[in-house]
Amino acid sequence: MARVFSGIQPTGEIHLGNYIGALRRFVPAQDVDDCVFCIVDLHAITLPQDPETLRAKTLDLAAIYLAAGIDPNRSTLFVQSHVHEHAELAWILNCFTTVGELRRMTQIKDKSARQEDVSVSAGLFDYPVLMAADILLYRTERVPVGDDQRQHLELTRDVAMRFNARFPDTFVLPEADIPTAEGGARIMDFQNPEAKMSKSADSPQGTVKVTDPPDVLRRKVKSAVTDSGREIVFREDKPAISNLLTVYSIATGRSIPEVEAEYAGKGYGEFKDVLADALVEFLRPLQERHRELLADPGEIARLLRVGAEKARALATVTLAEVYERVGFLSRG
Ligand code: ATP
Ligand code: LTN
Repeated sequence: MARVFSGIQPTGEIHLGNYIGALRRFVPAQDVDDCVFCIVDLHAITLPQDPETLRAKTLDLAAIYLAAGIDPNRSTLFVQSHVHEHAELAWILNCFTTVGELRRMTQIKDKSARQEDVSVSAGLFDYPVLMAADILLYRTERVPVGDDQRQHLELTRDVAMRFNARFPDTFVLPEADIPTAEGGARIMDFQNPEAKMSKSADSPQGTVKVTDPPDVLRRKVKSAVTDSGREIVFREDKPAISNLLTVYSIATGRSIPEVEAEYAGKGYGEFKDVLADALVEFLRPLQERHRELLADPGEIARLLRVGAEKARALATVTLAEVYERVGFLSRG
């Protein structure tokens, strides 16, 4: 069994990009691998958060994970701040990462471009190092993520290799597990097919939440931007319809060529109708379980406590080894 690790931030609402690019793929991994899934609240505060909202979102994200099919008996599901080893290892790794490397991270540039330079927190800048700590603490072999995380995974490997060059065989080098474009590596905003669907973008109509009720899902599909022309094909010069085709293919489990063949000569309107129906059905089971789970927040909190204990048992071993190698005096 390979160790699998991934994390999602408890900010905003989980959208179709998060579900297709990441969360949905965590579920079958549980059958073959030893999986650790995290709600990364330390990452969430790199941008300002309202404390009560953050607390509520953390519990809600746990319910989404469970509703999507994460089984707490087979996998470890926990909240990042419950396992203090994450912050501790991040500090050590900070001393093995250069400012130059962090400056090259494009996601930071995108996020900080929306703010004045003086108000970008050091935490936002340092975000990828905390992510490296998350992954390396668990001796992770495979990290299922969307395409936007590719650069962060490369940094994680670079930092691990640098540490290992100094202190051999400390960290396992993780592999990014990113789907193909047709497999949903990068789901685009329904209103702006040039931008990835994102929790932090201000595009309420273009961001399809996994908890959107059927009427809202239908409306967002109907109002989705389309390309010029009327062909239903997956092609680089047709980013909008390619995106909708990807979503339809994943929601129905049918291949893109099969769907292209079926809708050849038909119009966008007709395709959007079937896409809306498919999306409602695709999300229905998750939405039903999510509602049931939220009825008992005490049980969710209990599962997270158990998860944190399981995670800590793994994390302490790695951190102790790292502390010993860098030369910290043993506690006793
Ligand atoms: P933000 O856009 O505010 O940074 P986010 O929507 O990327 O947030 P995260 O919690 O950072 O959400 O990401 C959780 C997982 O979802 C990651 O594995 C990420 O790669 C994946 N993901 C996010 N957006 C998309 C997308 N549009 N298409 C495919 N995967 C995505
Ligand atoms: N940076 C990721 C969230 C994240 C993550 C991780 C993903 C934090 N730690 C470890 C995979 C493994 C994001 O913004 N999507």
